[in-house]
Amino acid sequence: MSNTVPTGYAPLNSESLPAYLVNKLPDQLKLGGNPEDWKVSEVGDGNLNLVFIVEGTDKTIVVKQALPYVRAAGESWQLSLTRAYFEYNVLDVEARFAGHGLVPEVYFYDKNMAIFAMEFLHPHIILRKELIAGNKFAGLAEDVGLFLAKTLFNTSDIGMNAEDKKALVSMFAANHELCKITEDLIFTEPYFDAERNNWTSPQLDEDVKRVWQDQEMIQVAMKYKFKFMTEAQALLHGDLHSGSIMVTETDTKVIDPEFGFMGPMAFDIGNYIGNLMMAYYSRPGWESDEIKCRDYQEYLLEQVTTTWQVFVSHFRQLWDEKEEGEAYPVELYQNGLGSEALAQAQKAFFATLLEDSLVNAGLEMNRRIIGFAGVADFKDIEDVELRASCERKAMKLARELIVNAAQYRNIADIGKLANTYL
Ligand code: SR1
Ligand code: MG
Repeated sequence: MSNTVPTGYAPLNSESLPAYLVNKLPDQLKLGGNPEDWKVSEVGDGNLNLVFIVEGTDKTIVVKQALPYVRAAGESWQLSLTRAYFEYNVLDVEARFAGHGLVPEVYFYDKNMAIFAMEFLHPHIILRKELIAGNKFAGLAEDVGLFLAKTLFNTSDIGMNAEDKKALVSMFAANHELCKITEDLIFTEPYFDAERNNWTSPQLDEDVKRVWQDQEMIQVAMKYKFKFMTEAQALLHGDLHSGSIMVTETDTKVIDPEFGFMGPMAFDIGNYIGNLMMAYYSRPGWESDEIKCRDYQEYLLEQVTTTWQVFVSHFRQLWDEKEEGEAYPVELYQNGLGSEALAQAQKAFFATLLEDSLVNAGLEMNRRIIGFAGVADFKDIEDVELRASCERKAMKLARELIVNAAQYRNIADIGKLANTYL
């Protein structure tokens, strides 16, 4: 994989896309009507890619194309087109284990054009927008917990045979450019005066300077950077924030896994928890009625608790029933030491995973407040003083999670802790 743009690659636009698609769409996928009459709109609002909605008379699809640079930064920040290849392949593996109930269907992938077409999710809305709007979703925690359990268990050495698992490690090791973005933006830059950092200034200037001097917190951040770089436990989504999930009242889909690689399970879990906690602290910026604000914050804490509990319960069940996977082998546990020993091994496993997830949640919160890529939950709060006060409270929780995660043995403790910083 290299940074070079393949011959034949050209970024498409709303005018050129229909003619390109005519020759590419699989025969069974008919949009209906004449290509020149298809309605095409570019709707990408993420940091990296072009995203088009293409609407024919019978069917609508989504087309996603990588650019040879970071869209949010411009051409000065070059980035390999291979991310489309990794995203396509992560979606494929995720769909194999979590199913198309939780992962969108992909119709085709074109390596030279760094493009793929997939299911149009309708009437789904990005979860982050729904959290900002204060909407609740009955099945969300069950769906995200299940997605995490199925993808992480089945691609780990506990659930997958060693040969297949090592093949995933080898394949996704080549997604190093996207990993480097995470290594820089999450684990390193928030902890020094990096050029790309972008916090609410001057309101948070002193708070941010305190972070740069906080040796205790920085040492933990560096420990977890090393874990991120070296612990190839399972295939991660790699960017599991509330902008990577689309929801309706009854459906949840996890999208955008271009940062996917074989890494520590706690990274995905912590990323999601961190984003729920940012929704929690940003709430006063979106809801002035105190009772409604508290009610929604309680809902967000329930989401944290239930997502974790659902994850653990499904992961444990998959583990109890497993037939392959050389870690914690069936020969030793199911057929040997017995269920008590297995339960003991699982208890220790989940305790470590919870601690690591809480640290990662704190690191995700810090980077969204201090670093390059902020989140709308905070950034779109117009009253800058109110925004800074929300962010400051979030930074307090982030620090506690990073430095003292081991003290919180039960996910329900996080709700109590979060409330103390309000
Ligand atoms: C340059 S990319 C910045 C951020 O956007 C993505 O969604 C990831 O979260 C990444 O860290
Ligand atoms: Mg994304």
